[in-house]
Amino acid sequence: MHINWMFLTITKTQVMSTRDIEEMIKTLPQHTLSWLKGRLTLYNYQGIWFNTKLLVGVILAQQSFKTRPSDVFLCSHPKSGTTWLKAIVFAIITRQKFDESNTPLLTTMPHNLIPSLEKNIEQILENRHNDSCLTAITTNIPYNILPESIRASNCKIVYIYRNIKDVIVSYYHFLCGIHKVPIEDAPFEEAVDEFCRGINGSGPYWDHILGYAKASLERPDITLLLKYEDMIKDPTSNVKRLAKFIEYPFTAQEEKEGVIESIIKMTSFEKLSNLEVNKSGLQQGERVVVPENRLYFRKGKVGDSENHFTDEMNEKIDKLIDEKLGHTGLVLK
Ligand code: PAP
Repeated sequence: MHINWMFLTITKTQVMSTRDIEEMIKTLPQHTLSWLKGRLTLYNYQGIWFNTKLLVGVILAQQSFKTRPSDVFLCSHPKSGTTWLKAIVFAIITRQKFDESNTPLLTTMPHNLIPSLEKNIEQILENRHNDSCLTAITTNIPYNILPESIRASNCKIVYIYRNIKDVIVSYYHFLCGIHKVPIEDAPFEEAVDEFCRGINGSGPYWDHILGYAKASLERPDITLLLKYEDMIKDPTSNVKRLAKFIEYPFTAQEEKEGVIESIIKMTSFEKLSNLEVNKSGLQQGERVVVPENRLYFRKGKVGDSENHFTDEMNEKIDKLIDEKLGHTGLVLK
């Protein structure tokens, strides 16, 4: 009998071991990224592309993860500002304990301060019963295939999104960096073409955004959308909005004392990218490839894509975004 794994939904009774999951993944539709010299293969699971190690984590999370009321989920499509959002949320929730002079952000990469659901699922499951205060967890899993327990809960979700062109450029440089392919050997046009066909980690990009945008329309009380470009333009009101949403609002006294500005400063690209830990450290807890921390801090700018795209590529992407996301009213070009 032929099983179409793409549409497989793992039920509570079908709990698979990591080894079974890895075997199952081999049977999924797959695509090896041509522009990356064949160094990365993605697998299509429930309509979404993942690499093996992350997909194992996605499925383990779907099978076993249970929310607690104190959880908050920081969600994003890859390369949309997750590292920055983690740093800000960490600084917000620990501000009674730490300030600019002693924050763990000075010595620990943000990815090692707030766990990722699919990368760190084993540790998350182990630590679930340990403490009951607010737990922030990040994920690149699209809304529609999040563990059922998250979608059925009243836990808060913060979704950060970013314009598609800067995401493509960031993703391209990140993968070249991880897989040690010099950019001269990685045809950018092919990378754009594959991305526009929806083939990229956690892609298609537009389905990712649509899922969370729809959730925020249906449940605005528990889903906050933040835009990377807006955060760059006006960090103060966005950090304030974020703190209020996750129920850590700033007091009038804190505002007067400049606590928001201090958090913005300690989590800025300039600050974080110049810390020794983020220049030379390694990330923890990955199953296979361990990216160097510096790869998460490239330029941190809006519009770097202008240096990468030809008029023809711009036209193609603009058309695609109008077609896929024009109706949402979100500005993503
Ligand atoms: P991830 O999906 O692998 O976790 P993510 O953090 O979402 O990556 O995105 C990385 C981008 O955020 C990089 O963009 P760039 O390639 O265009 O430069 C990175 O530079 C940017 N970034 C990281 N930290 C900050 C920050 N503190 N402020 C602004 N942008 C940042």
